Amino acid sequence: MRIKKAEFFRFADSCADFPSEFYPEIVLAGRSNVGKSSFINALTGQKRLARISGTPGKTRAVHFYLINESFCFVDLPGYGYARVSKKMKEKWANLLEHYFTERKTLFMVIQIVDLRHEPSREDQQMAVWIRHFALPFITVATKADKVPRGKREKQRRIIAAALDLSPDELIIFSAETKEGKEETLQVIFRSLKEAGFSVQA
Ligand SMILES: Nc1nc2c(ncn2[C@@H]2O[C@H](COP(=O)(O)OP(=O)(O)OP(=O)(O)O)[C@@H](O)[C@H]2O)c(=O)[nH]1
Ligand SMILES: [Mg+2]
Repeated sequence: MRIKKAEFFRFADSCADFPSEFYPEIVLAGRSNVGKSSFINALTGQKRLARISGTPGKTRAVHFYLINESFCFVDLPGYGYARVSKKMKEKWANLLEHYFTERKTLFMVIQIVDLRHEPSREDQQMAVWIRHFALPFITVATKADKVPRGKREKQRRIIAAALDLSPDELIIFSAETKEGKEETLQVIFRSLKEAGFSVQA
């Protein structure tokens, strides 16, 4: 499975700016600074496609990336970021809610959590919320390069239990080492194909 082409497609600051084209969309959900933008760059093999920052709150609008001219990755602002105004938080929450509840092109959700930490309450709420939409979804635990091999299985079990998954459903990932990249791409391409989309892989 290969991403042959990945390009910036659209930027949306409000629901009115969401693209009208029909491409199946795969959205990244996760708290701010967890590594959503890095995940997109790792999967596409383009270091600077999505903007990354050590400071939380880097992604401040919805970014659409067109992959293989056949589907989109959608990078949303992260949740749980404290240092923005109440007004801004409300705006983001509305944008997220609108995206998840109204977007007809939404095909799959990838929830990203940090392998080092127990999922937060917001991560848990997100997992419940995602299931409610009955879409294909995968859960990825990233920053695996920061967890010693001997501790990973314990972390896998803790995270899976908190998010109501079986441990083998969790994909262990690292944007640094690209661990888990092939596994993730396989799941994505398989799901798209099973749903009848052409993916040009
Ligand atoms: N070691 C390591 N660092 C990572 C990994 N993924 C992301 N990071 C770092 O984590 C920080 C945040 O990464 P981003 O990809 O910008 O996170 P984000 O979820 O897009 O953040 P927002 O846009 O603020 O919601 C950056 O300093 C990244 O370099 C990883 O797999 N391993
Ligand atoms: Mg980001």
